[in-house]
Amino acid sequence: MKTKESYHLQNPTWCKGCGLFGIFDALKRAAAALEIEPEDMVIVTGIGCHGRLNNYFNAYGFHGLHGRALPVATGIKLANPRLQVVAVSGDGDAYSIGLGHFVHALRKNVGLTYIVSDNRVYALTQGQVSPTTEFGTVTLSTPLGSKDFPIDGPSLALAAGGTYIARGFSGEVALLASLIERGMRHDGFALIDILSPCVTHNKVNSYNWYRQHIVHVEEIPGYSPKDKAKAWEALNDPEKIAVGLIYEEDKPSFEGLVLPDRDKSVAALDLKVDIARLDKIIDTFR
Ligand SMILES: Cc1ncc(C[n+]2csc(CCOP(=O)(O)OP(=O)(O)O)c2C)c(N)n1
Ligand code: SF4
Repeated sequence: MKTKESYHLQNPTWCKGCGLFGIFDALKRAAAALEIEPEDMVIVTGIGCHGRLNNYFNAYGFHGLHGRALPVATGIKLANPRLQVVAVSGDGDAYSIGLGHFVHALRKNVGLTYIVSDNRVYALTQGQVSPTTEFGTVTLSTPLGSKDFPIDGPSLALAAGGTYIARGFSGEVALLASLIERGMRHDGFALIDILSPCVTHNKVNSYNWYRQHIVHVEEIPGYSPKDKAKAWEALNDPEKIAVGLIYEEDKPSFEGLVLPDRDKSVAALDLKVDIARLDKIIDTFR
């Protein structure tokens, strides 16, 4: 039987109190609940404080380039669809430099679990403004207050055709673990955006601040994660940040559509190159 300790490889070196500890714990709990063998799981990370997570987790890991976790994870999933592929990004990694990959992975419905540690700041580089930083916030790069209006990952995901959209909070690990576990079971792309305090560089969005600002969607009368209009309404509440399983729908996954056999790798595809045909095409340019 697996426990969360089965996936604990090293003690993290994040700052004391960092929200990433809650994410690490929740991911270990989700993997244990699903009894995943460490060799059947891959964690792909971007660059940022979140990017160290794969070093601490007992599974395969790939520490990629900034904003490029999703294309790497997509390649791994297609090469071996039997693997449980989890990509981990920060809000900068996912919603700034990686935004194009985010939207296209969503619309393709690639079978990945995407964990976004949203601390509303570029943390590793010492606290610059990020795409989710609130308007007016003073950061290292916005000494006069940010003049940019923030974007919201789950709202973007809903607009881009996301089939599993959840938001968790690092301060509520049990709920977060269940959202990640359900996302890992989902056949298709699963976004778990996580409100995750950076206790060092973001003194505004603290654990207490989030506790005062979140609403759990299951407490909204008549809420259904199958109802897109209700999801949109919850995400656009100007007073409260919706947390929980926001939206879920069934749609064929990308690998289910392109691979002839999901129990085999992409090598099962007949991808032989027809050299004569290639030569003919090249000849037209000579
Ligand atoms: C192509 C590229 N541009 C910029 C950087 C510098 N850089 C490293 S991490 C980072 C932002 C980190 O913020 P986020 O993705 O939110 O992760 P966090 O540190 O908050 O977990 C930046 C801009 C880089 N490594 N590569
Ligand atoms: S700088 Fe912020 S995000 Fe990075 S480890 Fe410290 S508290 Fe966590």
